[in-house]
Amino acid sequence: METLSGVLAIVRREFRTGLLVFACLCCGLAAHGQQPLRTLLVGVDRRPDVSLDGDWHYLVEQPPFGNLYRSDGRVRDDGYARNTHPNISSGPHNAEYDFATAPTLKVPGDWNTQDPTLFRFEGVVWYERDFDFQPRANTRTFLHIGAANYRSFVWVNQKRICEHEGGFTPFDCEATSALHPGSNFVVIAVDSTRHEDDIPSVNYDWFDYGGLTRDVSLVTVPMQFIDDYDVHLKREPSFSAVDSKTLTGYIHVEGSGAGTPVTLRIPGTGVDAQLTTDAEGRAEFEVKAAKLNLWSPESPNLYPVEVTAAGDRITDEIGFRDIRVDGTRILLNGNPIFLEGVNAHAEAPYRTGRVCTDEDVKNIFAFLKDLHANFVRLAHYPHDERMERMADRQGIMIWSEIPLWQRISFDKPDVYAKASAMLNEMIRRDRNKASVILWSVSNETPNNPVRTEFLTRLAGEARRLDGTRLITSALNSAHMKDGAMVLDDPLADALDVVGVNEYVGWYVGRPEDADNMHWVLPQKPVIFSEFGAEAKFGNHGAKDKRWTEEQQANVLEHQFVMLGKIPQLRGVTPWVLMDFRSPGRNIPGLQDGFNRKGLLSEKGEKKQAFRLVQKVYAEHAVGKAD
Ligand code: GCB
Repeated sequence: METLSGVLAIVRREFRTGLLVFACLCCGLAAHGQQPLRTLLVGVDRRPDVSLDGDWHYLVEQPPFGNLYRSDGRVRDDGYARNTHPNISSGPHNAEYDFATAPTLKVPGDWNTQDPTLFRFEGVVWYERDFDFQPRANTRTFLHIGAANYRSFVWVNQKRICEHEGGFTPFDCEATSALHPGSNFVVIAVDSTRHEDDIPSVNYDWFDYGGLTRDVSLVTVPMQFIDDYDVHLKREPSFSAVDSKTLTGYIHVEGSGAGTPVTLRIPGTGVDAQLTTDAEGRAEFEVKAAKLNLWSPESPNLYPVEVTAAGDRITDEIGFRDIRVDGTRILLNGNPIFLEGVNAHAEAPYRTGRVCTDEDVKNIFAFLKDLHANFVRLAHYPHDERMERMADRQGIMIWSEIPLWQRISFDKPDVYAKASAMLNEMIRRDRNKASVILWSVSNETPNNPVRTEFLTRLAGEARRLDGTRLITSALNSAHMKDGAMVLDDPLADALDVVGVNEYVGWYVGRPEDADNMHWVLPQKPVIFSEFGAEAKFGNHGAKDKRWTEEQQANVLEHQFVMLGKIPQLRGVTPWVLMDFRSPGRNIPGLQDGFNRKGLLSEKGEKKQAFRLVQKVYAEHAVGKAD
């Protein structure tokens, strides 16, 4: 019952422009059993919904997960999905499970930090929840899942309504025909098992938090409804502040053909436009605002954007700004900018676990503001949508990335299809967020022709999906040549902004080696997207003693000397804001299961490195916008 409008709309558009790439991708998706992009209700957090957050009963399955997969790998509908109850005191033997008497987990939330027996568990957890529902005539109801890591299978009242692959992007399952008046139930099996051909693949340096890690809700909409929209400042060949008043984009009405009236109102700008959908349910527009205050970190102006169509209505909060590259400069609203930032994993401050609450996001932004950061690289996957909302309001610019980390199966078409689906889902969710300035297609991939072709194609797809932002990737392929560090990775040709990761002073050489290190880099804006060292908070000693706060600060100090000499440097994001769990980090007493390159401990304690970076940013001591 999934609606394929999103994917079909894109395919039609691509056909119109003669680009068949995405259509081929869809064939690939079907042929390999990979689920194509679902109707993703854009701006779902701006709609009234029935929240299904809260306590869900759960059952744990161990390999071979016989209630979920048949021996041939197909999904079973006759296992735990049925949610039957055992005959305990009488009747024939029927079932050996019972959600009704099972313990509960909080949703949203990973299972690892809620049940100590599940701390290291990677496998299948079954979730169940009862809910009351009264269907309304002439409406459709979707089960919206903000993210579930990694594979999900969803049944409502025993009817399988969808599957999804990918741990960090939202999906919507149409539940309309499965729902009935009164008491209903939903069962979701989430499988966090790692596989070679997943994205990420089997190895990665963060914790595999499993489960329904983001909000779950039921969203009821009219038969025809606004599923997608894109409202942005028109990108002219060159930016002019006085002329920057034209807004353009589209509104898509799912279930509609040609001729559906759509209104677009943006109070405070004078925009009040009457539009009409085309045969594909799409109303493209170009409107002139009488007045428009652009979004920037100094003035994060957001406007209420009201869209109405076919009895459906949504009001989003959107900022308008122009981001572009000019030679080796990055221009925001025509002004050169320098990105003073930091990397952040979605590790919840103080409590650990995956970020999923308003409180978590508030805590992270308090750290960013304290650091005087104007930028954050959300590593290494799309984070909770609350992060972008907060960044929009607080004026922090964002690098957003799909979880394509180091080695994945670049040679397989179905893996390309997965990467493409994740990219589509990420862009669709956040294209109306002014804070997002960079889409990253990957992190630290091996420099070889197969990967370069894969990622060049993906970068092209990102650019076609969203021509208003900059495309990047974090590269770690620089090498020593004739006494200089040379980055001659051909993937840089496909990027607008080049990310460089390096760990001089920690994995490579001594901290002071950085001082005279000369870099030969592409003539594009460059962000040093990772550098740093590990230190355990409270561990003090000489600055050349590993694992001390002094040594970590010393590494960064020498890094800043080196970075200050790179002419095309337009941003820095030390690795990483906070210590984060990673199962491969096992030095007792120092790491204890955490990557300790945080400027802060996982409890929010400031290491010396935090104060150093804070000072550098407060004084704008490193890097130039021009
Ligand atoms: C990297 C990776 C990042 C790791 C980091 C480290 O290069 O991009 O995911 O966590 O190094 O600490 O080794």
